[in-house]
Amino acid sequence: MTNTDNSREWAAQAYALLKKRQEQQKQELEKQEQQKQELEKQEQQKQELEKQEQQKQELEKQEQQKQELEKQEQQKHELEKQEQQKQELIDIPNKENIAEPELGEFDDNFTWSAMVLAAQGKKINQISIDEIDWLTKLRRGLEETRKGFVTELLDKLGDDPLTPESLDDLETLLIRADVGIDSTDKVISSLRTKLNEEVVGGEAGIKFLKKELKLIIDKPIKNSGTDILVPQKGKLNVWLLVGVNGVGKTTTLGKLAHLSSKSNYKTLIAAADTFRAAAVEQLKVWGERSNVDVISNQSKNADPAAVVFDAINSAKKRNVDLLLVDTAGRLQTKNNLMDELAKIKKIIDKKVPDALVESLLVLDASQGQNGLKQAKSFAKSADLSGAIITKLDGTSRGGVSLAVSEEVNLPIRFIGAGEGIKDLRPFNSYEFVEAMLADK
Ligand SMILES: Nc1nc2c(ncn2[C@@H]2O[C@H](COP(=O)(O)OP(=O)(O)OP(=O)(O)O)[C@@H](O)[C@H]2O)c(=O)[nH]1
Ligand SMILES: [Mg+2]
Repeated sequence: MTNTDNSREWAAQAYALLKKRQEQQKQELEKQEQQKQELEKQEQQKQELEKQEQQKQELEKQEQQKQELEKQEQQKHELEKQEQQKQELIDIPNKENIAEPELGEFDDNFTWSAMVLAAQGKKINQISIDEIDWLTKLRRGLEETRKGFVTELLDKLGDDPLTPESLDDLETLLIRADVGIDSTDKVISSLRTKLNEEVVGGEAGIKFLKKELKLIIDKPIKNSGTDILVPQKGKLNVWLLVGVNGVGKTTTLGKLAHLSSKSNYKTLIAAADTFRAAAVEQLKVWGERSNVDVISNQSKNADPAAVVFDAINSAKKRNVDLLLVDTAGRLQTKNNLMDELAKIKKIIDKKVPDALVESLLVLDASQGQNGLKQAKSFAKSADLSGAIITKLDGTSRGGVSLAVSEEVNLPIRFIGAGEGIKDLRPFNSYEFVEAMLADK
């Protein structure tokens, strides 16, 4: 019994042991299974992380490529800009000859120029090649204006005395040369009065016509009290060049800088056209040619009045006689051009109340009546003191100078007849009328 009991107990113990072992094994297996799952999970997470890492790298690569592309795009823009600036600089005529020009042939041009000088009281030993050269240019420049005007006029007048009919023809010709209705009326009615009093021959008619035209041009000059505009010593003279885009402000300023420094005035340029990126470079080229410093502010959208502010400070420090200010023909914003000019003037008035300020309207003669319209609207609001007529070379509308004098009442101060540094001179009404009506 005992044995049996023993064996039962033993068996029970064994069972319990086996069960426990089985239980343990099961647990062990479950544990392993869990661990396996854990591992698998970790493996998955690892893969997930690797994938994310890869994606991140991919994104970074794309970002880099994007930046690279943007950089390339920027470089392209930069190159295009440089190319444009280069082009604009090339557009400035480079074939300058600042030295004294060569004496040309003893031809009709020379004779005519010398006679024009002599008629103004010049002595033989006072005449320079420069003056002959300029008058030749002026006469040549006004050739187109003369054609279909003087040539036709001379044909019509011939050597016969003037008649009321020939006056009608003259009226048409003057209007066609852009002389303007007011000036034409004035000239024709004086001629008519003269004709009522006496017989006027062809040649005398031309002489009278020249005199009348000169009177019209001279009137605003006389009214201004200054025959020839020159900087006054001992004061700061500030000349603002204003006008719509493309008329020749910057080129004219370059030529003025040359004239001024050559005449021993201490000169400085203010680059207050902050609209065109290349405007400053264009001015610097002119500055180098005439040996005149240029004050500028290269930052984008710089304030023109601030540039003038800086330039005045420099001008005071350096004892400058003439400060030439280039202004924009257009603005970035819808701001009124006139408001901008008024702001510039205010700065000048505030900083140098005793400065002699000239606001010179630059007009492109080739624009004829259109240019005259611009002149009128500028004159209304910009407080102008004079005009500079450019591009008289190769236009048939040189007569517009008369309309500027008569209708806008502005003294013409300088005229430009070419793109070169020497192709600008103080205005001389006698020479101008002689060149316009030269009979060949
Ligand atoms: N033939 C001829 N061309 C001229 C004369 N003056 C200026 N030009 C030309 O006219 C063009 C415009 O001249 P700019 O001086 O740049 O004109 P701007 O008024 O400063 O123009 P913006 O600054 O754009 O308003 C240039 O190609 C000049 O060379 C002239 O007297 N005769
Ligand atoms: Mg300009």
